Amino acid sequence: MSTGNLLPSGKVTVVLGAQWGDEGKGKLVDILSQEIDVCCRCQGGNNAGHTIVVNNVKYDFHLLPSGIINDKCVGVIGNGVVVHVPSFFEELANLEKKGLDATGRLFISERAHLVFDYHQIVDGLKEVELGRGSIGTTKKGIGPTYSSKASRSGIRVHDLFHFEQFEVKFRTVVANRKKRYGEFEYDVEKELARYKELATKLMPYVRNTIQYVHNSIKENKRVLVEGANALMLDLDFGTYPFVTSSNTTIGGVCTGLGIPPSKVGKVLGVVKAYTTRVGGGPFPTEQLNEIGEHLQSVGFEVGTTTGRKRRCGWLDMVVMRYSHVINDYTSINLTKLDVLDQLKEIKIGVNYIYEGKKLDSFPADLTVLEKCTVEYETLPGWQQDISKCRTYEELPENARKYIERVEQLLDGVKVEWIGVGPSRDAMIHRP
Ligand code: 2SA
Ligand code: GDP
Ligand code: MG
Repeated sequence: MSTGNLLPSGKVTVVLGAQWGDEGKGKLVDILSQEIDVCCRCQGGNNAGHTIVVNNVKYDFHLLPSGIINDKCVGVIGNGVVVHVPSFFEELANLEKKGLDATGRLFISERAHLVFDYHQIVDGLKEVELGRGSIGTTKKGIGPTYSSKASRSGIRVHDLFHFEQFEVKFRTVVANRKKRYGEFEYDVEKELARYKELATKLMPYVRNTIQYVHNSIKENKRVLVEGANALMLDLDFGTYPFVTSSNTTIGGVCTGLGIPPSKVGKVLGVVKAYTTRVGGGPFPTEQLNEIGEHLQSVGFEVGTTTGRKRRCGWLDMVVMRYSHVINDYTSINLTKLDVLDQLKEIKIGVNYIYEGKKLDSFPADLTVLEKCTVEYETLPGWQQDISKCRTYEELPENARKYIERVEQLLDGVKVEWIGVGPSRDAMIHRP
């Protein structure tokens, strides 16, 4: 599908998840990547899972930017990303098996922090400590690595290239973790030997990505940033503490790549036509009934990284309005509209009521949120297959009404893209 030169050069285009993740960002990035020169990740790590389907072949991206599926596109893993080096090579090898060769066009920031296996072990131990209040993390070591970063005891990519110093730091941090969490099985000598080899293997990928992205923008190349996770999982703005440990919102784009805000152009919000969440934490429009089960099974809502079933519910416009306040979307990609095909009625959460009054924004305090009830609007379904529709006009009237109501409820932000199936061509563009 041609995007018709939609993306401005000299500015960075950003794709962000507007809900709790898995909105289908990877698919939009794939479509746009046919027109871009550079695709960057700015935060998160291999907790993310972006699935792309091209010619019936499924590609799963976790740490690597999805845009590299286009063989002319350079991938950048920015300073804000946390990198588990063995998983990086594993993902590359899996993609190579499917015919994707990223040789010479994939760069990792020397400033990115490293995720080690001990971070992953600690991630699991912390979850056990939390017991029933656990976050439901992916156990990829994301939280512990960002904690090390913030507490200034992290190890960065460039540290690997001064191995003697690396070794000293590494032994110290592992010893400290063991003091905190007790003795856990972790063969430090074996790990050091493994990282000595990995350092040599990684070297060709390592770059000053800040300068690389800066030069790309200056040379009028088209640069895209692929957000991972989503707004409601943002460390500051999400349903804390049930969040991930990075800034998944527009600010994370600047800090995670070293891009000034003046260089940010379009901000495309990816919104699922209903809502899903994987892991623990509040979810006001969740449907713990046959509607939720229907969305889960028809939408194949299973975690790309962990294989967990995703929780499902109605579209929540309180979340969406809050999301738009923070990210100021230029336009929206409404995805998985086809999953609603069979429903007779479709609901949209429009307000939260707390102690008899409408809240004007998403509450910070989860005890307030717990006491909120959701006010819904009910729209008629279209009860027909829309997966073959390729223009807006081909969509049934009730599907168009649903889309237009979403736009109205979102301050008039345009739904520019509509997803009607998993594959690359199952997308309607509405310029
Ligand atoms: P973490 O591992 O520390 O980032 O977990 C903290 C919370 O963030 C959620 N989280 C995600 N939510 C949706 N999708 C994610 N990626 C995978 C996918 C998830 C999977 O694409 O399906 O496979 O389970 C993702 N990554 C992190 C997580 O569930 C915690 O609530
Ligand atoms: P991401 O994390 O936002 O990139 O989303 P994921 O890839 O984790 O989850 C989205 C899932 O929905 C993937 O399996 C996609 O192939 C699939 N998908 C994306 N867009 C559509 C769509 O419009 N319709 C349907 N039925 N599936 C879609
Ligand atoms: Mg995902």
